[in-house]
Amino acid sequence: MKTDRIDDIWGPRTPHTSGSIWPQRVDQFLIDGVSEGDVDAWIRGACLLCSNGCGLEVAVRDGHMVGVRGRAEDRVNHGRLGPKGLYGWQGEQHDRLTTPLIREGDRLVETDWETAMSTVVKRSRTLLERKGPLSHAFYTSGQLMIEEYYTLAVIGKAGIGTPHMDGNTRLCTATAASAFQESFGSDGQPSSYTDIDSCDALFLFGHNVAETQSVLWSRMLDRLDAADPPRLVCVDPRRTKVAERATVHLPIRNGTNLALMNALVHELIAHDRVDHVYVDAHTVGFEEIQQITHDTTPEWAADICGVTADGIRAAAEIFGTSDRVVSTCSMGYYQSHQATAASCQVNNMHLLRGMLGRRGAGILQMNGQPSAENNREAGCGPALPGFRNWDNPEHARELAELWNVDPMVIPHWSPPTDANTIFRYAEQGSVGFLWIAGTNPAVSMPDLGRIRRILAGDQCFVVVSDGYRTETTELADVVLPAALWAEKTGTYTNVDRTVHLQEQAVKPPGQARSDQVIFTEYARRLGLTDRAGQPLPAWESPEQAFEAWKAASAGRPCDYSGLTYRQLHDAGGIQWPCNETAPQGTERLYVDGVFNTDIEMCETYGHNLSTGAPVSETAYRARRIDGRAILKSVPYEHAFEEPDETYPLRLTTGRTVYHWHTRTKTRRSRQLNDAAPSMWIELSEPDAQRLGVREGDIVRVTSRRGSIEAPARVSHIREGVVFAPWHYGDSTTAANELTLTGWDPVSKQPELKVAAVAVERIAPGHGPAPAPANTASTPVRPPDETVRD
Ligand SMILES: Nc1nc2c(c(=O)[nH]1)N[C@H]1C(S)=C(S)[C@@H](COP(=O)(O)OP(=O)(O)OC[C@H]3O[C@@H](n4cnc5c(=O)[nH]c(N)nc54)[C@H](O)[C@@H]3O)O[C@H]1N2
Ligand SMILES: Nc1nc2c(c(=O)[nH]1)N[C@H]1C(S)=C(S)[C@@H](COP(=O)(O)OP(=O)(O)OC[C@H]3O[C@@H](n4cnc5c(=O)[nH]c(N)nc54)[C@H](O)[C@@H]3O)O[C@H]1N2
Ligand code: SF4
Ligand SMILES: [Mo]
Repeated sequence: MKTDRIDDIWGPRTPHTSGSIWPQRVDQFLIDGVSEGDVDAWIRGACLLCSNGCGLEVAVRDGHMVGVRGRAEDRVNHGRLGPKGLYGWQGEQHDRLTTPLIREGDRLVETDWETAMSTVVKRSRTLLERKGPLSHAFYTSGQLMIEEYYTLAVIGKAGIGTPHMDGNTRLCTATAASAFQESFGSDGQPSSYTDIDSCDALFLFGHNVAETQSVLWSRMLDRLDAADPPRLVCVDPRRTKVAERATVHLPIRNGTNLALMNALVHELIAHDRVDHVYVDAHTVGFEEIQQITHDTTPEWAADICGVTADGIRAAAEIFGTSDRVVSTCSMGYYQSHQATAASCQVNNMHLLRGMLGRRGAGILQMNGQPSAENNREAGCGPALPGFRNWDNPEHARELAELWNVDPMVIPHWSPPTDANTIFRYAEQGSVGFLWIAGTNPAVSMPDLGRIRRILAGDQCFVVVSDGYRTETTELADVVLPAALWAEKTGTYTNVDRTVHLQEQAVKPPGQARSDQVIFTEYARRLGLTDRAGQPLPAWESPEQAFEAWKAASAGRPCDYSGLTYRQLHDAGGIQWPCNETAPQGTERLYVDGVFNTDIEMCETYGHNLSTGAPVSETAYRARRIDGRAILKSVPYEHAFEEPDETYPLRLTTGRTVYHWHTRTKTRRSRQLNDAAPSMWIELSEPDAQRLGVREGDIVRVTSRRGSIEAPARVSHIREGVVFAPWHYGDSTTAANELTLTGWDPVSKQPELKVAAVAVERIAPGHGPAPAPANTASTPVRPPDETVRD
């Protein structure tokens, strides 16, 4: 049977009961005219179009990719692939950047590598000599390989010595990292996908898994369709496919997550659904959260969140009476003003019930991008490599020894700079050299008018490496053509710590080069060396970079020291930590209830969740946390921008199943593009009626920052809330024209899910909006009822 993941997004069901193994189902797609017999080679790797990291093989014929199939033996997907995995790779075969480009006035013109690199290095050297390392910033991605991140981390942190390095992971999973650090002492996903196979309840907090990790939803569906389904709770203002299957759906107002969480914790404590033995032995802070949630009753939260108190009680009851709960948290929680506090409350619920580190009971603070985890681990972004604490001189000394550099070169006098601040420095010009690799901020950052001004201005020289021309390359001074997935070899790690090796399947087009090659050449031309005069970084090939990264990670929570390319080739995905004591990898962390909060181990001493003020080493030490987890919360505060008379509706933004972010790949894949070709705006039926809007009518959405126009989809979204997919980056349709510059005080993750807007109808439409009808965007009425008169 031909696999179809456009109409049949999740594929046929293979139900299985609690504790049994998830059955295999292999999905395969070969382009028209190619059959299995025509394939020259199947090259091993994993899908790079979301954090799920499904194991797959790439079919190659005559030096070109001609298809993919899932790997049945891979622990992540047992053979399955979703729409993007099956069709998205085709986008790499169109419109690629094949030569470097350089700015001549208001145009970019083609040039050669020699000219491009010498221009970059000249600018870099001049600024370093004149202004020093703080003039330099690197803004990277959650989509490169470990080898590339670690190479750049060494260039930035040991060679140049700048703290201004961050990834778009700041927009994506910064809160996952912060919530882990605040609760458990360091980043690192505690649980495993296999927990889904034996849980008795599932809680999805602000996570549309059905569309964003579609194969993970297949895994959940196969439990939900079995004889002993887990109970399912969904917290999302939209009626997603998850919500449709939920035992309890809480369609809360966007921006009110912490109020709900404080009420859920209140309920657990009020009904004494607490594992006191676990709490006493393995946590600190119980009295603190008891006090903070003392008055946060379901009735109190119901008013704020706009759901019923009974609904909140029902959700708490499910959590309190289940033995094995798996919770996931994603962007609905992370891209908000009290993101870290709300996500920590999810950790707290598990700690209160002793539901961590055992089969079927666990937390998945989600990643979104395929290698977001690696940016966090390898030190290209918000931490020193290996989850090391910038505030612990011993950690900096270890790195200095490993790299053979003066510890004072390593920027550990302050926390690594977050992306919001990097862009502010670039705006002011104190950062005069900004290298952007593997991200498209001219579409993905909030308040795009401002971002365009920063990138286009003369105050900062902008280098962009990408596989395509994008909204961001058009504003750059130099553009470097990058090799993409399957055109290079490297590793990346998914949500549940599963490491995959992607082997090179085909050559990059034209003069495109891998990011590792590009970064290394930059370092060589700049003449970066260690104390002995040896080149920094000391390696050339991906495998050498991986070996170097293994040494940096050894003894840290994310220990890769036992992994080899060979082992990853043979076995497919393996979960870190993988070392001498755990040569096959590790399924769950914290099974013994000992956390990474020991003063020598921890990645941070923590923060006040309301203000972001850091906890000092002295205060942390005095608390004698010593390996216990930390229960902490703060009172709820309302979002920065609440609706008012001029902007009466609450905007939120997010994804659709068929597209990846700014669509550089997915819009160039015919099947995916046809399924969701252009922008739409979702409105609830009561709001649409009030505004005189019918399905497909053109509406204008306006915020204090800008406005966009698109056909309206009248969907099952919560009344008062407007949803805009942010994939369509043209300035007349990009959702981020509307969003605001604001962030969570601890994770510094931008508030991309809450802004006040006004909506008006500006023209009649021609038929239904171009939105999918088989997702959260399902119209309230079937298309034949929306036919126009
Ligand atoms: N198809 C597809 N899959 C992807 C991606 C993609 O672009 N396309 N991107 C990947 C990446 S990088 C990421 S980070 C993940 C993101 O994965 P998700 O977090 O699942 O994706 P989003 O659509 O951003 O947001 C999830 C849900 O949050 C809800 N929401 C909005 N505001 C609030 C709120 O205030 N509270 C609550 N409780 N819910 C709210 C939205 O209605 C939405 O359904 O997806 C990954 N997978
Ligand atoms: N309003 C709103 N805004 C959001 C979000 C939201 O939910 N709402 N979500 C946020 C989230 S979670 C994320 S993750 C960000 C994502 O935002 P972006 O990172 O800006 O989005 P992508 O389209 O994935 O951009 C990646 C770029 O890297 C290029 N690329 C791919 N592979 C490689 C490679 O190997 N090397 C190089 N050099 N380039 C490569 C691609 O062609 C593409 O241009 O957006 C954030 N922005
Ligand atoms: S779920 Fe994610 S990793 Fe798996 S096939 Fe789909 S896009 Fe790729
Ligand atoms: Mo993301």
